[in-house]
Amino acid sequence: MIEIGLVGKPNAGKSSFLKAATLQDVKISPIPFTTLKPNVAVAYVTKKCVCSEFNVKCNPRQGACINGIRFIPIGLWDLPGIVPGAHEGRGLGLKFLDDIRKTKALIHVVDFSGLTDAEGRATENYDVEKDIRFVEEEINNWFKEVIERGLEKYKRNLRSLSREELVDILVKQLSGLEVKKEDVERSLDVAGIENLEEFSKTLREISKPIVIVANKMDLESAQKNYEKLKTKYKNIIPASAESEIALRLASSKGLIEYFPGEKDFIVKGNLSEEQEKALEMIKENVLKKFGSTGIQKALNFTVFEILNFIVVYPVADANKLLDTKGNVLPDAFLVKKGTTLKEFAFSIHTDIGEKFICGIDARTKKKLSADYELKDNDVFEIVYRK
Ligand SMILES: Nc1nc2c(ncn2[C@@H]2O[C@H](COP(=O)(O)OP(=O)(O)OP(=O)(O)O)[C@@H](O)[C@H]2O)c(=O)[nH]1
Ligand SMILES: [Mg+2]
Repeated sequence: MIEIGLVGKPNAGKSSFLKAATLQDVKISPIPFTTLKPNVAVAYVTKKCVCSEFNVKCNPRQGACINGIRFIPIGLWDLPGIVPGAHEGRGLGLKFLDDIRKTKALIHVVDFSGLTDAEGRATENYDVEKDIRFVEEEINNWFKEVIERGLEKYKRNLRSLSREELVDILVKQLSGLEVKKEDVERSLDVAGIENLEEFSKTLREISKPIVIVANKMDLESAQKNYEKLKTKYKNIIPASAESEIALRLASSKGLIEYFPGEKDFIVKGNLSEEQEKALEMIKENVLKKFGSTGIQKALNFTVFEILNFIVVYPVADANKLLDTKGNVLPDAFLVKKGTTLKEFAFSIHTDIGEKFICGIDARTKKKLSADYELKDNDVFEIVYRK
């Protein structure tokens, strides 16, 4: 399962984001450092399922398929707050980041309201751009420290190593950080190794990209800050975790019909005057202005646009689209764009990879070769020696 980490200063809304995405009951409060240890929960990215194209009703083994939208599980980590100087041990330090070594990307939850300072304490007119910078610097520093620790024993003869040796050492030392060989090679090309800070920053950018979530967009001051910064930063999604929590809770109580990621909801139950007012505010201030609460969008954007994952549907029988137990389109897997069929077979099971014969495309019924590059929405059977 792909994992994604939520980072940011205290009070930015990381735990709120986790709760909004998963309804996991985590502690949320305006007191800085509410979260002391990482929380992990299963969230879902959403994508149109192929079941409607094939005109079948699917039975997902994991996640769900609702109204033709497939919910594909991912792991989401909510972390303690990061403050300036965390790499020197300030606040709760950065040690907890070691728990998220396996994450493939980070979502930086930023309090865009300007109503909390760098430590998460109440203030006014705080420059939110400072957070965007310092949190990224702290994360880069964490990378640098991991790399430094890894290179410690080679420190003396670093310069005498050949490029190949250096790549090998770095890949081995950094394998726990989900860093791949090509990431290391690209970083060496771009930044060299002489300046470890430059190298670490480049490697972090390539191997663990950061998406910015402009949170608390239900507040007017947040909207103003977002208008100022939205063109300056590329990967920035306006969001309101609090609004998403309210909508999902109202929906789970049967008060409204709401689908995560949608731009509207329908009232079904009897709302109190207070509930009606709160939901109306969300509709006017968030949904109408930004097209959604941004929570689902941030997850989908990170996985599909930034990480370039595609969705594929392996089946045991390409004609009937079934697994061996009779489930229709049982699996929707996230795979990195560029993955070949044989690589995919290995990722399911070493045995299937080793005994791989070919694939069969469920649409065309044609054979697929080992080096066939998987495409988004592919449905296929893998034929292997039994
Ligand atoms: N108005 C508004 N408030 C929000 C939103 N999201 C979170 N909050 C509030 O911000 C405060 C902090 O939220 P948390 O989710 O606990 O923040 P955190 O980033 O996990 O904080 P730490 O655990 O201390 O690092 C709480 O009072 C939340 O209710 C939002 O979208 N809008
Ligand atoms: Mg928290």
